[in-house]
Amino acid sequence: MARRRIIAGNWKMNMTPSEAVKLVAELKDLVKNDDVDVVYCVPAIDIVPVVEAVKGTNVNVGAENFYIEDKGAFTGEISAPMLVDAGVKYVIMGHSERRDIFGENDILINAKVKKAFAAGLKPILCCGESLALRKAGTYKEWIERQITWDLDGVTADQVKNLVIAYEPIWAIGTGETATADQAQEVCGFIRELIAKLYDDATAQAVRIQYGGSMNAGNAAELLSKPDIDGGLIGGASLKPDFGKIVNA
Ligand code: 3PY
Repeated sequence: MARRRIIAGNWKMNMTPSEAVKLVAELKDLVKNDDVDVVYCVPAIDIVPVVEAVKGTNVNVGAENFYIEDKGAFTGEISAPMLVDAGVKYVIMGHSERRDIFGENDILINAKVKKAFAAGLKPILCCGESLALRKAGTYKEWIERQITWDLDGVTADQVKNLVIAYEPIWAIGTGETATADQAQEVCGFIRELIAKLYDDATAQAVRIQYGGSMNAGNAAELLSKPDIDGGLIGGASLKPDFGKIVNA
């Protein structure tokens, strides 16, 4: 089954609203590609101007985070209905920076996956192991545990619309990238796991990205692997290089 490629930028805590609008204009022609889903996951404050700036282009807007309640006394948070109303289509969850810095656990991430689907957002669910787990050789067990918890109670039809991003923590913001073979090994393992948890059709439909220092130099090789359907891109999504990755 041919899965549509998805290249998403994770801007993290970068770009003021005016810088964001300038970046969208700079990337506009570089990211044109009708065969790929292109997504900018942007800081909350940039969502409204970026949705406006991408109008009429092939780019979709994603959020980097949200909270699981619709509204109420949750100071500082934004909800799924707010994102939908603003024109957001995708939302990242389970990124290692949110797990490690903000203490988000798999129970909350599981609730976020369900809430995102219920609200009409497509989750980009991140998973990945630390350097210690990679060295210990227990990284597959770790990833199996993360995904099994995060998808508890999520239906096969929902998983068919899910994006899973494999992001080894040791390759995030370090300039270090998993080799294409290392990335393929885990992305293939994730697809087998989805087949085990659901069925073959679901495993063939779910899109799996590699994330972790993907850049213009290594994207083509990573994307040539059979189980890597796209990338979740950090630093390189803030530069013209992002266009090269979209077209790699
Ligand atoms: C990175 O490439 O650094 C990322 O964390 C992408 O999400």
